[in-house]
Amino acid sequence: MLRALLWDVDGTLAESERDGHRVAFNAAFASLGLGWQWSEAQYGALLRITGGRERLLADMQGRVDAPALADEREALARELHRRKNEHYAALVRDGAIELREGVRELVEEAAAAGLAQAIATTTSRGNVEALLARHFGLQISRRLFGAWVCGEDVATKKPHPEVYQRALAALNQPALACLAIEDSPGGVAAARAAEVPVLVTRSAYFADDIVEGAVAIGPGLHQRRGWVPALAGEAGMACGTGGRITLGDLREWHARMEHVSHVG
Ligand code: XBP
Ligand code: MG
Repeated sequence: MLRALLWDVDGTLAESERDGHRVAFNAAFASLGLGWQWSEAQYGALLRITGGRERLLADMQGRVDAPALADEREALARELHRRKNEHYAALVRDGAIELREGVRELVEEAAAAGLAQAIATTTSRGNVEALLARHFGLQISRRLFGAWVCGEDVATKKPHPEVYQRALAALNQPALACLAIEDSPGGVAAARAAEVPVLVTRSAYFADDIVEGAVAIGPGLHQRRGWVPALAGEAGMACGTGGRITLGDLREWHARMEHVSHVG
């Protein structure tokens, strides 16, 4: 029986990487007078490293103009990350990042049906607050999502299961009563390592990655076509939900709990 949804943030609630975090990183580089820029393609490759500060440190390893000493690199990464998150929050406040289609409807439907919901993300708490405040309002967000586990709350980020283990503990739910909603192979690995069934909504940067062991994989919560396993009544117009993925669909996949893998 499905009792809780555990939501990833970047790539899942919103396509926040290419036009949000990446742009904000580049603004942070410029604000410190560094001639560094991350293109869309470069950033896609860097996303395999979870955590913005960790991503910066990994990138510095290949730069001749990065500080030579480890503690200087660490200090620079911290300052860049702080500035990046300020820029990111400003972008979100200015309306640059929309929720992905179908997210709001499913969050509200799950809340109305009495399911518990949590945020389970690698990103920093301030970024989550900015996004949820913009789209739901902060007070309503605190009611909708009973637990928020963010980058600062874990010792080890995804694909380590800690973020999911903490979310389960905070909601006081067993793993098998929950469904994680994720977009990246690292996020799926984190959920699975915590034994949480996971559904994948493909995002721009992980559109073609091999995903192993989800209960369902599809193009997004806004449409019923293109999902594996396929849904009965793909068009979905008859149920009056505009063809989106509903809580009923999630319950069905969760109850079936047959693990699928999918390439691109
Ligand atoms: C995505 C991440 C984060 C963001 C940037 O997390 O890996 O690092 O790219 O945010 P998720 P920070 O998909 O789990 O939401 O700079 O705050 O890390
Ligand atoms: Mg994600």
